[in-house]
Amino acid sequence: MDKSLKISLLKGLYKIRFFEQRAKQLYQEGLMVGALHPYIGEEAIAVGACAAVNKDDYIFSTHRGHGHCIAKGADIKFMIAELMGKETGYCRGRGGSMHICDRSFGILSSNGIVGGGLTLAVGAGISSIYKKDGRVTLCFFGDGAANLGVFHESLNLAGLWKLPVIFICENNQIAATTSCSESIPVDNIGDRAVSYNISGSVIDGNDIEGVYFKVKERVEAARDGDGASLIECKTYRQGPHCMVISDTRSEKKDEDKIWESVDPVNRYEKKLLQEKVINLKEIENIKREILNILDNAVIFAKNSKFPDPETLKDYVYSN
Ligand SMILES: Cc1ncc(C[n+]2csc(CCOP(=O)(O)OP(=O)(O)O)c2C)c(N)n1
Repeated sequence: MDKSLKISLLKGLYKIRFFEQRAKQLYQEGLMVGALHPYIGEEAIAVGACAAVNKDDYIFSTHRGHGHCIAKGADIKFMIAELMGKETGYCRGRGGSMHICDRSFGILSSNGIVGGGLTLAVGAGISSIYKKDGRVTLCFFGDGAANLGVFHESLNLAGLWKLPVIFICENNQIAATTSCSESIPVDNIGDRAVSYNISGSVIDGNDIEGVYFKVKERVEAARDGDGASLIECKTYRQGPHCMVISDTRSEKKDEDKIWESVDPVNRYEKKLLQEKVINLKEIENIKREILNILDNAVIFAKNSKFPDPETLKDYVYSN
């Protein structure tokens, strides 16, 4: 992997980490409209996976989707505006944190419905086969979503029709307050791929280069007509499920300690320092630049208007 890609991956990690920290702050200040599900701890999956596709490839994101949008190229200022319910946001303030999308970067939807992106990704895959456009779709979802009927239906069709869709399961060990050990009878969700005759992998989701290379391999295979894949990325949600539901399990503190040592941002920063790809001064400059972009985004969003209540029904589907 060349030096510029490594630095760009590290920048992506910082961007998402700082964005999420700022979003939490805005939520606590009462400036955010709606729910917030932070992605802190899982950043390597979004950044590694999105670096392995083209700008016009599609992604489907989740309720915990800021990281996917940022990694796919969304503009932070329109995202912050959306979080604050402003007219200048990606969904003109009508979608909020869980529904950010923008076709110009291939973000076809984020989805507040758990597993809601799975069937849509199958639809995108069918369209690519039909139009022969050579695009590949990445579909992100959690371990909880992997226990829904829609997971089976989607992977079944994707396997049958050899669709160019990469299903990326972000196994952060827990669905809201239900841990995998209480809800899943197998050790690896990735092993379920065998049921659909598609490629299945189980990887370390906190190893950004590992994510990049695995997704790249499966994306290239999909473009060559090899069909769908399931990649399970093992990771850990460092904070609460969302800003109103905390995780009160007694074992959480011990788990936090174990996963702290493989925090994807610190881990990659350390790796690039050791490899002498970057130095501390350069890291400091990158961080300052990103924090500056965030400061300006917050100013932009604060200065933007809320939608006019008269236009409530514009841009939404209603009867
Ligand atoms: C169909 C549906 N059921 C329940 C919920 C409430 N809910 C929101 S997030 C969540 C947990 C999802 O867990 P997982 O898929 O593992 O994703 P994670 O939150 O861990 O990223 C639940 C149950 C929902 N939004 N949609």
